[in-house]
Amino acid sequence: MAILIGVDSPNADWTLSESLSELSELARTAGVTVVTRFTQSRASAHPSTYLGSGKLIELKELLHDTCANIVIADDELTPAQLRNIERALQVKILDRTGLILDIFALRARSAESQLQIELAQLTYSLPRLTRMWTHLSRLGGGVGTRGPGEKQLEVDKRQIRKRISVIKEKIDKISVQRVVQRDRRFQVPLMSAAIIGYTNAGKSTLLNRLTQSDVLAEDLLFATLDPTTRSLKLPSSDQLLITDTVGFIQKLPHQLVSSFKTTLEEVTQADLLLHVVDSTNPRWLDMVAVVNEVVAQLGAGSTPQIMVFNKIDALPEGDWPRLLGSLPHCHLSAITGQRLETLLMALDTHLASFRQLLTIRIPYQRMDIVHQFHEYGQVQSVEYESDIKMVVDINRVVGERLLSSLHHQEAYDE
Ligand SMILES: Nc1nc2c(ncn2[C@@H]2O[C@H](COP(=O)(O)OP(=O)(O)OP(=O)(O)O)[C@@H](O)[C@H]2O)c(=O)[nH]1
Ligand SMILES: [Mg+2]
Repeated sequence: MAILIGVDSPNADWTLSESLSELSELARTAGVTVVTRFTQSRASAHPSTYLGSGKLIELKELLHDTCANIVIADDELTPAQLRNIERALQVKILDRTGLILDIFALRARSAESQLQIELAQLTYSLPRLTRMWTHLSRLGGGVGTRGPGEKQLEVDKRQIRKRISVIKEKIDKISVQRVVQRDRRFQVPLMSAAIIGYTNAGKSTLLNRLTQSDVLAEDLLFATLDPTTRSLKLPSSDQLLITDTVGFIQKLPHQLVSSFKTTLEEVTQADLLLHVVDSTNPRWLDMVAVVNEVVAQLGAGSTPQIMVFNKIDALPEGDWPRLLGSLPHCHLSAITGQRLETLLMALDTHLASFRQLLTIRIPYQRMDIVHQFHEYGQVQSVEYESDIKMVVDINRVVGERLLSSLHHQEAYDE
């Protein structure tokens, strides 16, 4: 049973109560019951104890009265803050980052994401190891169980450092395999779109609806950790690859962003981003800002986006969110399929802007490439000269990918 604590500072982006509601959802997702919230208004968090000392005494009484055995702070605590509060309160302290890391650990399925999350957890916990410090996920039923004894700590730290370097090596090996896999995927030379958005926006539901897949979609935060890619055929019969990705959240732990770099590469590699928005959430505009911030951080800030306002089945049309700018967008319901065609049309329009007549020459020994041009484009004419000269109506990016698999001496644009 947990008490949530937070500092109400005037310069925060989100109001404290909204941020704490989200924290409460995170706690629920991790299987922790929240008994109450405890907040303090101050210009900024106290540098060494987060809350002021008088407030800590009040909190200690509250812990006693409510029998709560864990305190969760809405911000990432410094190692010193964590130690000091823990000493003052004598209960287990967790912060927003630790909680998110725990949820990721519970969700991780593939070997790769399990390693990535372990790396993020170890990096985070190294400076924070205390007598009571352990992750929820390792506690099983006994939340609040004591961690390793003081003497054990130094030994533990050494072991953790060793483990960190082992994991990094393993991740490096896996990411090499990933690049190989991605290269193999580029043998399907289609353009790719990554579904991005705030956690719980409906990304997996949308992928399932679009491609009749069965990716886990749940009313839980961070239901998806591992990317899933499917191909999608549009009404024009154009095709593209679509990847579902991990959701973002405000104050996303930076340890996660760096250890999930390879998974998040799906976002940086994509030709197009489908930015899914939960239209029913009154904070949708702030969530969009959070997502765009992470996207920029990943280096994909200039990738074109289509905004997908989801969950419109739950809102009267007059209340649908609207964008001020001219970004391509659509309103739909991933769960009912209502207005799904507006997204398909937006995708078709986007892809159509890449259509181009290409004149190419392919040597006779590369009939495989000739076949691929037939498969992915409309061949307008073929002439058999010293090599095969074709005029193809094709997506420019797809055409370039096909040509790049030839040596540049062997084929060239006219
Ligand atoms: N009413 C309504 N609910 C939806 C719609 N699409 C998704 N949901 C619900 O929203 C919740 C989250 O859906 P997911 O598809 O798991 O969301 P996600 O963005 O993949 O979430 P994470 O993987 O956790 O980041 C589920 O309970 C869905 O049933 C929709 O169009 N309308
Ligand atoms: Mg998902």
